[in-house]
Amino acid sequence: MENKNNLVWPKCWKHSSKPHNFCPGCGHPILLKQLGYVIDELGIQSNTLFGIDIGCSLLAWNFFNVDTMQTHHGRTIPVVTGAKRARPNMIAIAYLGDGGAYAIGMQHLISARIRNENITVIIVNNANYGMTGGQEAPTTLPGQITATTQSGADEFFTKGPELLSNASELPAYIARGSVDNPIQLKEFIKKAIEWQIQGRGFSFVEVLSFCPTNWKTDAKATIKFMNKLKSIYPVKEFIKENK
Ligand SMILES: Cc1ncc(C[n+]2csc(CCOP(=O)(O)OP(=O)(O)O)c2C)c(N)n1
Ligand code: SF4
Repeated sequence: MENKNNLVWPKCWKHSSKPHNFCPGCGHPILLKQLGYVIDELGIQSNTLFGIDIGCSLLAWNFFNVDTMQTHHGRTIPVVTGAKRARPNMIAIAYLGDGGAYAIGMQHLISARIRNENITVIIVNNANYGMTGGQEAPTTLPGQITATTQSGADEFFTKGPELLSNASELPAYIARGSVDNPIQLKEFIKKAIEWQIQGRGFSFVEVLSFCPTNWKTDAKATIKFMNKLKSIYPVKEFIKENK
């Protein structure tokens, strides 16, 4: 299907759900579009479970014509893990925010990596708790002003892909992409899901994503802040292969 700008929508998108509920300028829909292309290209629409967390990720509940479930903050990973163990031929994707995944959900994330669960986890890193009004998240940058760090955040922050890469010696596909490079992002997501299809175990993509509403940025300042994020969180693959 083509829209008036001649952009082709992913076939697995549910067109009746548009317009969507994300804020103008949000990065989530850019990412979801790439995920949609990957689902189309791999032909896995009828066999995918899309698990979404609490946070802005849940606004994706009606995006795709795929089986979708939503659960509590950070619990999406164990829930899709259970489904995958029960139905190993299914493609299990967990989609969470950085707040849900790296704070309350961190133990689930690390366990999935250590236990080499054959699932794909996608984390949206927008450097704040988006849905609840822009509070500090584990990914908030040093000095960043948020709703709960009015004098600037402290110096501590979480690098998910680096952490997961070192959490186990087992092979895994781990990458960090960004919504300002959707072509590369699609490649990373595709490799992660192919890893799962091949039964190779845990795969993970962190995605640096725009949140202009809580960053309180216009278009130009949004790109500037994204560049700052990329200087702290390098966009790259951290693939662990068998030795
Ligand atoms: C167990 C639990 N704790 C806290 C909340 C409140 N809550 C809902 S959304 C949210 C923020 C989510 O932020 P993040 O995971 O970074 O996702 P984003 O909205 O930025 O995409 C919080 C704290 C909740 N719903 N459940
Ligand atoms: S609050 Fe941020 S992450 Fe959530 S929909 Fe709005 S721009 Fe997107």
